[in-house]
Amino acid sequence: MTITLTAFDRSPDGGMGLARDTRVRWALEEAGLDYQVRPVSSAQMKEPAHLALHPFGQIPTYEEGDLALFESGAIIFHIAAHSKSLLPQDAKARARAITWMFAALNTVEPPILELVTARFQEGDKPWSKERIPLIKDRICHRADQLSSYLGQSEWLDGAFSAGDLVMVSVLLRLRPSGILDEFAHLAAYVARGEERPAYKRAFAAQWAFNNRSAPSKPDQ
Ligand code: GTB
Repeated sequence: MTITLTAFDRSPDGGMGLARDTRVRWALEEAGLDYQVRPVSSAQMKEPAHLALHPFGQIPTYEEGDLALFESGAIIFHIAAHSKSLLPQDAKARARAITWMFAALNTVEPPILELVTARFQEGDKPWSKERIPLIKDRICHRADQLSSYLGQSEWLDGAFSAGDLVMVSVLLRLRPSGILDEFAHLAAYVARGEERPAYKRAFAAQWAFNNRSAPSKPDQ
């Protein structure tokens, strides 16, 4: 059955892999599933056809036959639940891997998103200079805790899982701030994720998609 994702028509990051379709592409590559991508412009995201797939008017969405999903975490969970390569078969190990997916999305990612908002959408506000260091402290606190837990382990809980896929994807958003490089264990962990062939294929695919040439104009 054909799998179709939506992604930014052109990601604002120019293909650096930070938009959330990349993590879904990565999960599909790890699971060995083919997919196609439908580009959506910012305006189209707010139109009824897209809102029928995503009530908040965002990307990514996922369509597979008559199943339509939104929220990258839920999409990755769906892919992982049907793949032997992303979630362990053992029930307890599986529950722990799912726990790490939630930890990445609910505990580690929120302050990282706050920083993105504070810098890029609220950077001109008079209180911004005081707020940003507070957010950075919250991020560093979480990063420090995660780094202590991880130590020099390869992955969070034994073999690579969807928990690592989501955690690495979340931590990647820290790189532009320079904070990731302050935590050597986490920087090495993210680098291991980026070295995975499935990640490389996903990154290359989104890069090519975001840097494709514009369709040529018809002859006048
Ligand atoms: N919780 C949802 C999920 O995990 O799927 C969040 C989805 C979301 O934030 N989607 C963003 C979106 O559609 C794109 S990924 N935004 C348009 C809108 O809300 O109107 C977030 C994102 C955007 C841009 C960059 N970037 O340029 O670096 C990185 C990440």
